[in-house]
Amino acid sequence: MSANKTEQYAATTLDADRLAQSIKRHLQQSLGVDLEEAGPAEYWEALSLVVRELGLDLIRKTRHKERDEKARRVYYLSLEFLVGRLLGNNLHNLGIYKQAEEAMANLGVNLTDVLEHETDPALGNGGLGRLAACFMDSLATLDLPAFGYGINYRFGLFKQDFAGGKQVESPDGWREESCPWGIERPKRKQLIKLYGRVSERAGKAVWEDTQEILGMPWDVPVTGYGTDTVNTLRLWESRAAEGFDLSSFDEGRYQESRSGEIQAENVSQVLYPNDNHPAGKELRLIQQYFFVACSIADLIARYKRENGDNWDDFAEKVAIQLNDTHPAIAVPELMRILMDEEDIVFSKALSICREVFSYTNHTLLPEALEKWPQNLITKVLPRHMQIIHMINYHFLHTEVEAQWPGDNNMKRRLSIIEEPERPGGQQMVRMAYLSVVGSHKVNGVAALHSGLVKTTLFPEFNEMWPDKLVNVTNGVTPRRWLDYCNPELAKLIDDTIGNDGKVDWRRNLSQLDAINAYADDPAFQKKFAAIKHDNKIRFAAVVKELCNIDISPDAIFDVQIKRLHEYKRQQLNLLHIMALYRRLLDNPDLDVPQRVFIFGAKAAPGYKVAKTIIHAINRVAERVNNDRRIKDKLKVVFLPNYRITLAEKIIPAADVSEQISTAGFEASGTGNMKFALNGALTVGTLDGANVEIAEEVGDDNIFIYGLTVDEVAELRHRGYNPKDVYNSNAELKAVIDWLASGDLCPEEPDAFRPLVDSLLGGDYFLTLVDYQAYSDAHDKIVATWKKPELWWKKAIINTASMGKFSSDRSIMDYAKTIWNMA
Ligand code: 7GP
Repeated sequence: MSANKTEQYAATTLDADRLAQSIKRHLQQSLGVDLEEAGPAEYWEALSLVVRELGLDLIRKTRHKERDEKARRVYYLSLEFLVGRLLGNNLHNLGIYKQAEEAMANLGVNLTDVLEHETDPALGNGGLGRLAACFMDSLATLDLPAFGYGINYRFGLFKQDFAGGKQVESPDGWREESCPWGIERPKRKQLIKLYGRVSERAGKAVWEDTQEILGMPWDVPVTGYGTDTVNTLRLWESRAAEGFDLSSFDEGRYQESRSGEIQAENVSQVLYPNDNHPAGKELRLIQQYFFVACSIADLIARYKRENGDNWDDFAEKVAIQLNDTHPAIAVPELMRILMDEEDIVFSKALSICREVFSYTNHTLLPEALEKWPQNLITKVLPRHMQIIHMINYHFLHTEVEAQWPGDNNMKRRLSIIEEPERPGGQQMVRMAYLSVVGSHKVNGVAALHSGLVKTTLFPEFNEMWPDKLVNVTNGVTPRRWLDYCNPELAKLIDDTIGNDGKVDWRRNLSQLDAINAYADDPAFQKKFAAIKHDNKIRFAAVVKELCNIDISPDAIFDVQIKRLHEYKRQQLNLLHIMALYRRLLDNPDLDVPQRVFIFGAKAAPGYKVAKTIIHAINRVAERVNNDRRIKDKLKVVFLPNYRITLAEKIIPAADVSEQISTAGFEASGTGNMKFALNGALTVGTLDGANVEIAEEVGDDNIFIYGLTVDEVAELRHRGYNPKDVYNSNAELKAVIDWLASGDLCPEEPDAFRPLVDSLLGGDYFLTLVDYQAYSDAHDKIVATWKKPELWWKKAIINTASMGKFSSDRSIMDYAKTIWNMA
C-alpha cells in the first residue's frame, strides 16, 4: 500500500499555480471560453477536466501495475451505481483539495460555489446503488484490482417535485449537462445478440437469426484515498449495431416496420425507478442481459489479452460479484460462452462458474425477489433458457437427489423453475435460486439479515451447502460520509487524535475509538456541539432556499431520509408528528424543546400508498408550519428531490436518525451508519444493521423500541387485527380519524384513503402495533435532549464507535471470505 504516493505525485505536478494554469488552459482550449466570460459552471468543467487528466494518467499506471502483477481482479456487476458528485470527492482522494481551493481563489472564484455546479449522476434508486458506489471507493483505496460494470443510463432516477403536496416526476436528463467524467472507449465496444432461435449443427448449439445491439463503454475513473490506484467504472450505453437498417426511419414507418424488434438505443435509456420491487418488463430483462453480456465479453477479452487462451487459470484471475439478482443472467451467459464458443463440457463449465461467481442478497421482501416468466426468457434469450434447464436438471437430479434421495417434493421446492400454482399459470425462473446454484458464496448484508437468509429464505440451500451462505455487514466510505461532508468534525477529530501517518482514521476508521476517551470532556463536548450547530445553521439555509420554511438551529433536527416504502414506515413517523401537534394544541405551553421533522424520499411512480404518504406528510407540514398557536415548537419539512448531494448536507446537521422499519424487513440500511458516524442518535427497531450499531454504541446510546423479528413472527402466527390497537389507543385513533376525515385535503377528501385502508385493513407492516413504543422512545429522546451534557456524550460515543461500519472493512471481508484476494 502506498501511503502518500498520490500526495507526492499531485504535489510535485500540481501545486496551486500549476493547477490554475491547467484550469485556464482547459477553459480556453478545451471549452473555448474566455476567462472574463467564465462563471462557476465553466470553472467546474475546467477543473473537472484537469482532474480527469490526472485520473486517466493514474488509471493507465494502475492498469500496467495490475498487468505486471497478474493479480486476481474483482468485477462488481451492478445495475446501479449511485456515485453522487465526483469533483470534490476526487480532489479529496487525490490529495489536491487545498491546492484547488487556492488555485480557484487566485482566479477569483470560490471552490465551494464551483462544486455546487455538478449534477448528481442519479444512476441508482437507493441503498443497493449507493452501496456499490461506496464499495468502488473502498476497492480503489485498498489498492484492490477491480472494475465496476453497469449501465450508462441516459435518464437516471426521476426528478421529484411537489404540486399541492403530491409527488410529480420529471425525467432526469443528467447528461444534457456536460459530464466530463465519462470517457467513451470505442475500442472496447461489444456486439451482443438477442432473440432468434437455437439450432443444432454437428452436435453443437447455434444461436442464430438474432438481432444485434452494440454496447459502447463509458469509463469513469474511480479514485482511491491517498493512493495512486485509480480503478474503472465501465458503464455500457446501447446503440444500434452498424448495418442496422435505418431506411424505414426515413419513411416514417419505423415503429410499425420494426415492431417486434427492439430499438437498440432504448435499452440504456432509463433506469427503472423501483426500489425493492422488480419491474418485470421485457425491456428490463434486456437491460440486464445487455450489460451482463457486454461485461462478460469485456472481462474475458481482458483475461485473454493477459493470460492467453488457457481457461485453466480463469477462475484464479477472475471474481465476479452479482449485486443482487439483477445480473444473474451472467451465470448462463458464461456457461454459454464456455460450452458453445470454447468447447468446454457442461460439468467443467459449471465448476468454473461456481468458482468465479458470488451473489449478494439485499432483500427478503418476497415481492422483491426477481422471477422471470420462462416464456419471456425463451423468447429473448432462447439459448440461455436451455442452459438454465441444463443447470437445473443437473442440480435437481444429481445434487438435490444426493442430499434428499427420492424426495420429489424437495425437488419441486428447490427447482430453479417454479411450477404454476394454478393450471394455466406461467412457469417462472427464480433468479435467486439460479444465483445460489451458480455461485460459491452467497452473502446477506448485515448479521441479522444473513441469519434470516439462512433460516427463512434459503434454509434448504443452507442444509445442502453449509459453507455457502455467509454474512458481510455493509459499510459506508468515511471519505465521503465524514471527511468530505463534515469537514469541521473531521478537523476536530484530527486535532484530537492526530493525523500524522500513524493515526489515519480516514483509512482505518476503528481509530475513531480514541474519541471515546473524550465523551465526558466538557471542552470536547462544547466543540462537538458547536460543530453540529454550525452544520444546522448551514442546513437551515438550504431548507429556507428549497422550501421557504424557517427552522431554528436550536431545535432537535429529526431526520428520515430514504426511499418511501411502507416497510420503512414513514407513516409511523407521520402519525407520531400528528399526535405531537395535537398535544401542543391541547396545551400550547407544554414544556418541550422545539423539534423539526425532516423528510427526504422518492416514491416509485407506480406505488400508490407510498405516494399517498408523501402527500399526507406534505399536507400535515403545511398545517403545522403555519399554525401560530404552537409557537414554532414543531416544524415539518419534506425536501423535494432527495439525492446524494442533499444527503451530504442533511446528515451532518441531524440530531436524530429515524431507522424505524418493521423488524425483519430492512436488510441492513446504510444511512443508519452515516448518521451515527456524524453524531446523530438513532431511534430504531432491532432490524438490519441497527442491531450491530446498538452492539457497538451500547444500549444506553441508542433508542431501540418496538417488536423484534421473533415477536413479529409470533404476532403474525397468533393473528393480528389492527382495529384492536386502533380502538384501544385514543391518541392513535384520533390521528387516524383525522387523516381519514378529509380535513387535511378538503378539495379531495378521500385523498388519504389508500393509507388509512392499508393501516386499518391489515396493517401488514405493523405500524399501529409499534406506535406506542415509538412514541415512548421519542419521549426519552426529549428527556435526554434536556440534559445537554448527556446528549453530547451519547452523540460523541456514536461517532467514536462507528469503526466497524467503514466500507473498507466490508470490502476486506469480501476479499478474504468470498474473493480469495487477501
Ligand atoms: C437495499 C436494502 O433495502 C437495504 O437495507 C440495504 O442497506 C441496501 O440494499 C444495501 O445492501 N436494497 C435495495 O436497495 C434494493 O433495491 C432490492 O433491493 C434488490
